[in-house]
Amino acid sequence: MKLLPRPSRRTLVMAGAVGALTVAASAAVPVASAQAATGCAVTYTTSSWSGGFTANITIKNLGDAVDGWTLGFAFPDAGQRVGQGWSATWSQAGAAVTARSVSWNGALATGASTSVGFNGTWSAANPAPTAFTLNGTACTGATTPTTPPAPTTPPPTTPPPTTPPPGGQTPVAINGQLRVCGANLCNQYGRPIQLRGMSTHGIQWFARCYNDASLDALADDWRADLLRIAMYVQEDGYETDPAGFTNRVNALVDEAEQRGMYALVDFHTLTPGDPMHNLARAKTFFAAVSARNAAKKNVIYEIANEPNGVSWATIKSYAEQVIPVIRANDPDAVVVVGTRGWSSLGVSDGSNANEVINNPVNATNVMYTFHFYAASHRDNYRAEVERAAARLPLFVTEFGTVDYTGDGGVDAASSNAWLDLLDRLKISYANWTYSDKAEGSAALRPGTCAGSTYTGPGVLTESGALIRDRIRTPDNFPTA
Ligand code: IDC
Repeated sequence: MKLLPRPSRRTLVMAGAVGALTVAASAAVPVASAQAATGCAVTYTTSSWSGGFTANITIKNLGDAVDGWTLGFAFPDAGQRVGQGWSATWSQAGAAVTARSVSWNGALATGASTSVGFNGTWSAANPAPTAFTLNGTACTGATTPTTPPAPTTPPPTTPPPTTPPPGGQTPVAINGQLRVCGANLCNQYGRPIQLRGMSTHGIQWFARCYNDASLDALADDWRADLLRIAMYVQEDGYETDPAGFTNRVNALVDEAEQRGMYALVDFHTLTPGDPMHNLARAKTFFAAVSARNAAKKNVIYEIANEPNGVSWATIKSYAEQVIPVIRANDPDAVVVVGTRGWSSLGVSDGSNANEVINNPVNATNVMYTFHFYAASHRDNYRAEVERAAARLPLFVTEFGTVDYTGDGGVDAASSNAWLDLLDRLKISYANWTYSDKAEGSAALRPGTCAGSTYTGPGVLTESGALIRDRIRTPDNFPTA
């Protein structure tokens, strides 16, 4: 049986223009250095708005393996400027832009790709550059298609394709602006829904895993409803470069929006566990992100990943200081608040959900975080979630199929018991992680993010295969 290619879920729903340019041809140009590429292909995609834009660039090395590369191109318009960039060291002289590889993406084997990007500004016009060089060699090679061809035979572990949503509509197109109703997350029709998706790993470490191909796979192959953007605050995260991380989060919000997925903006506090340590940073970050994204329907704010070593009263006080900052810009957005004991509703500290039920955050449109790792957290945690879900709107913003270290073997029985419970209670979830880290919780096999293929079971770990099978079943969102 031959599988038919499904319609792409990628839609252009943002206010500004979205353009894609592919530079392709043939002819390899000889180069002086054995280290230099002898051919390359570049895809340059932008999302732009009045005066600003995000550029995502995929570089494919078609020549000899290189260890360290420099990408060059020229802006066509004099008013175009590179601002904050990522995954490369960026510089601009006149119209000429240069991006130099960083430590983790300098090695590019023959046929390998890497993705970089930047946020820029423009004044008169914002045309895409038309020529690129890699290590001085013109990039005239054929590019990888952004949508990989459909497999000719069904992969053995993949169920038959399910019917796409009505009219090929995306989760955001169907559900629109979300709000909390009772103890549920509800869509624009006021009906309870469950969102199912994936969390990034720390974007300070795994930016290479979040590119056009991987996000297309998440939306179209996994049929995910949700991308959680895990922005660590410590551990080389936000605190080291607030403007840069804010821009990277915003760029991923746009990427999710373009594919009709919700974006869960995770202020990933972990160590130290007291969110008050990051109160000033949280206010600065959420003021910027909520102002920039106020008009979007796909943004959900998660203000503290896993409070630990701290009382519920302190977490509540933190929430009541951060939420007004968001509401001032984006009054209707759903906000998710972390709970005591690494977002265990207090259970991991010997408490339970009553401390929240009896003393909820003084704000509307708020949900509460619950996290679990299936090989560590079992029946007593499931019982408390079921009990609490009758009273509190819960959101599983992070969970693993493995133990609480994020590593070790998959506990399929416990994972499926958890997911059956969440499905029955319509509790939304994001799985840790959509990355290729060599640890049990990662969904992608090590090395996947150095390539350009993210679809199908071949790139998946045991955890990834289990979770993808769960996420890609039809959503059945109410439409009236
Ligand atoms: C872990 C990652 C690991 C990384 C570590 C750094 O899996 O690769 O080295 O963070 O702090 C959480 C946290 C989440 C943890 C995850 C697994 O929210 O940051 O990720 N976990 O330990 N809570 C419970 C488990």
